[in-house]
Amino acid sequence: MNETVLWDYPKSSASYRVRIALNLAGIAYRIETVNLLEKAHRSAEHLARNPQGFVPVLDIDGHRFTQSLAILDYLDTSRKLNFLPNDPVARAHVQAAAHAIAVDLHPVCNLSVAGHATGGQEPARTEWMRHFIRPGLQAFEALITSYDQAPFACGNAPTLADICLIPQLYNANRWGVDYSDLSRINHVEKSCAALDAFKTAYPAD
Ligand SMILES: N[C@@H](CCC(=O)N[C@@H](CS)C(=O)NCC(=O)O)C(=O)O
Repeated sequence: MNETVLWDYPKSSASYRVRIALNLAGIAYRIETVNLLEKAHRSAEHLARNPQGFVPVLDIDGHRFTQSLAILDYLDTSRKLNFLPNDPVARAHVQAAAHAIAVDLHPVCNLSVAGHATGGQEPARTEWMRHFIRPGLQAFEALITSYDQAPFACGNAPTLADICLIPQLYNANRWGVDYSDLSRINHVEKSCAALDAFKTAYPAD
């Protein structure tokens, strides 16, 4: 049996997504920390794992995978986790909410992008993060309003949308973004916080 190894950085939201998914799948895994602040992701050793120089990287079932959404898809389809509904319409809606965060919001707030755009200087870097994160969360809130009072973003169980949202909320708090007025998001956050899979994935200090 191959050991499952996650190349991870605690505060990386893409890594956090994969930790949640592995926990939801009940898969035991070992974490190898790639320290982004020490630029370990730019080392030859890590570039050999992922030519993009990003975390996460996941070794599982004798394969090595990069890109958190591809990893989540692999876990979902190989373990039948129902991260996406079968109904094509509901499926497209869940993907749209998840991608609003993972495909549109997250990349502009990546360390290297924000650092390049602001010279890594404060307060410019914090302003950059706030400029993008709050509107991104407002859009997510609007995208999930049709699910009304459902405990999770798109229904009665966590989906890809929740797996992408919760790490982004961690980032929002980190950069001082107020989302207390976004009631659906706050409701979903509480539902996820009650689940061990989400709790144990929370970034360790
Ligand atoms: N699309 C990639 C993005 C991965 C990504 O941006 N990882 C960040 C941490 S959340 C990273 O490694 N950043 C290093 C850098 O920006 O240099 C995924 O979803 O896996």
